[in-house]
Amino acid sequence: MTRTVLITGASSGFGEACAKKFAESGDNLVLLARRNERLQSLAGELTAQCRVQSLSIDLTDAAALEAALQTLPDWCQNPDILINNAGLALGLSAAHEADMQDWATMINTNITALVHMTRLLLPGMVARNRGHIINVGSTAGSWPYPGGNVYGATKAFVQQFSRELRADLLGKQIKVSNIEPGMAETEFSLVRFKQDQNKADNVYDGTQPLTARDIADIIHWVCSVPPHVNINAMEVMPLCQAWGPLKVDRD
Ligand code: NDP
Ligand code: 8X3
Repeated sequence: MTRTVLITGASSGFGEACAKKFAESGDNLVLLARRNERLQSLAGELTAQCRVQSLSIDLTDAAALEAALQTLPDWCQNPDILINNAGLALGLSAAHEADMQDWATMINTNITALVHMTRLLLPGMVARNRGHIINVGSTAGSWPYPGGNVYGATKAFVQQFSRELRADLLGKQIKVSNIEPGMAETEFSLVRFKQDQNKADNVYDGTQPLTARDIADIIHWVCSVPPHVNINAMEVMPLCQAWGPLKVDRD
């Protein structure tokens, strides 16, 4: 059965890879992000495989989001799958030195916009008694690291919000899954380091990180398990990544 999949943050990285993956299985796509040219180009590439609608929008603009969703064609109005993927990290400074505006942008995007999008689409899913919400969390939501501060905390919110949604939706045919990737090479580090390509490249230097396609394949599979199965969470790291010991400050 053809599904309609709404993907936030479809202009690069995981979101773009998910669009390509779901297009391969003939699902219809609604693609959201700010960079319109990227969305148009991706939509042009995928229209031979499926129906595609793109929507250039800043998801942190709540009023604009509500208005824009209403302008979408009828076939886009009832997504079967919502992939809450749009998000970002900004900076890697210690908490006492971090930029407050960066913190606000991460909270507004990774938490507030994700919650808003979910709240907008959930009533329709409940009315149809059908749906799947995929949240893109992070290993940073479980495992702290220096400079992760607010970014990690936003992903901890996404982890708990995903569980809370499951609790509210018990008894309905609506799934919720939190996908928690570790290090993956996308535009993530370029954004975190404010377009400093050298700093971004150093993150992945000498490693074999996850690819966007790895995560898209996993999300597609999570959306393809039998109706009675819900993948609550999936933590995924590249083989070259693991935990370190707890640190101790000594005299
Ligand atoms: P990218 O930077 O490649 O993609 C981020 C996407 O989010 C872009 O399409 C961007 O589109 C969109 N986006 C950001 N802010 C907004 C906004 N205000 N309104 C609309 N769209 C927005 O990074 P990833 O693909 O890696 O990131 C996707 C998700 O995965 C994020 O939630 C990230 O936190 C998470 N993640 C990433 C990991 C990694 O190592 N790469 C690991 C774990 C989780 P545009 O700029 O065009 O608006
Ligand atoms: C992205 C992974 O470790 O850079 O969420 O926070 S990490």
